[in-house]
Amino acid sequence: MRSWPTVYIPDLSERFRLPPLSLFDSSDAALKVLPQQDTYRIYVCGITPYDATHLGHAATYLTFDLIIRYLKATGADVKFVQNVTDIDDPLFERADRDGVDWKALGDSQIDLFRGDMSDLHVIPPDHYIGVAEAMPLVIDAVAKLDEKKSTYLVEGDKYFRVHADPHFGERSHLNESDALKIFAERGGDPQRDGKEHPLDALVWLTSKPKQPTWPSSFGSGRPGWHIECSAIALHYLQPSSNSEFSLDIQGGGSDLMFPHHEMSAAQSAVMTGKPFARHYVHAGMIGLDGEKMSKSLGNLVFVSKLISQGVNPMAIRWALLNRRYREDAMWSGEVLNDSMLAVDRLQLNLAKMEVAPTDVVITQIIGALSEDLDTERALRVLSSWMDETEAGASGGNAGELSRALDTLLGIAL
Ligand code: 5CA
Ligand code: ZN
Repeated sequence: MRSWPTVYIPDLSERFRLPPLSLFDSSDAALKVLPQQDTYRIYVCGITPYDATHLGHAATYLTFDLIIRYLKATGADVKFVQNVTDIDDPLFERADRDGVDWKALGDSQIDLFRGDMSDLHVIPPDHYIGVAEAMPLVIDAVAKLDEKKSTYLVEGDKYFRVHADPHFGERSHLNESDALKIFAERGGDPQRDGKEHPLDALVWLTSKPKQPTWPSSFGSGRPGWHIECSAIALHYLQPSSNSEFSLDIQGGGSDLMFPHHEMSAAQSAVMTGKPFARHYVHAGMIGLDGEKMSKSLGNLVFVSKLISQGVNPMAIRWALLNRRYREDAMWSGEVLNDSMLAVDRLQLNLAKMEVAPTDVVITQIIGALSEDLDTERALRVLSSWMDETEAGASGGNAGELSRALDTLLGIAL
């Protein structure tokens, strides 16, 4: 599937050294330093294309954009893959409800998403892959699970035995009753008769009336949700045989920690015999008026709508950066207004001939990012620089700061 246009990233002056990046790993529940490598392989779960792009999506993709920017600035090569869940129940249900073709609905939302990501200067994935186009890979992955004897049938639907992975559950740290509850809330079917274990996950659904189906050696049907991410990540990130993990980073919002990332990691581990990701990184949820912003609640604020109302996309970026990425946060008109003012102020200060010293600002921003992406601190450093500049301090290089903000924070004014 077409990605969105490449984003220009200015080089950072060699005078600035980047310390290794430490990131919180939800699987180990600890802050961990990413080992220094020439290449990093990153998989970030993409949208299910209806009701895109709300600010929660934007916040999550921005988090991974910062990681990619940082790693690239260290001189490393980053291989970045993202999927599109263009075949799934919620999409069919929405298309049905609105009397539109599910494919047309998906295509229009993916287009909107690409435009929003471009406007927000989010670096595009090297491979942007829809499930429909990846069907042969997904079918191969299911066949591999069959070969490993980790599947069984219930009325023609194929399930993955989660305990085929001896480490199942270790990444999400849930007790069984919480796991069951969350599984049911997020598309799972713990109650279904005939399942060997209530948490076993659907990998292939047999053909149903009025739903698209694909032929396969194990019967016509369509894939379950989690298998698409195992299949696409393993194929497009092609781990070398001597790498300890299939990927460096598996990412998404914290709502994907369980069951989605647990399931896709367990399936991958059974297929490859090695752990899926070295690092599991999860962004906090963005809410509105005290509730998580979600399609099902319908309390969404759309990026495209704000931009069409004349909001500078960089003000949206600022607003989403002005928080700790792992924490849940609330969006409000006030957050947006403050960010619009901050970005206007930044623009004015960066245009000045005389500005406060900038080397120290860039160094401190790098330091803040290196510590689990402390963007809130980075923006505080920037605000202090604006205070000093407005108070008449001099000796800085506005052009260099401007480029560094673009390189590291994706703020391009
Ligand atoms: N297609 C699947 C992943 S394979 C999916 O979760 N799609 S989604 O459209 O529901 O979400 C896309 C991404 O945005 C996911 O990483 C999800 O965790 C994240 N996300 C969804 N809602 C929010 C929110 N309110 N705040 C932050 N991130 C969110
Ligand atoms: Zn996914």
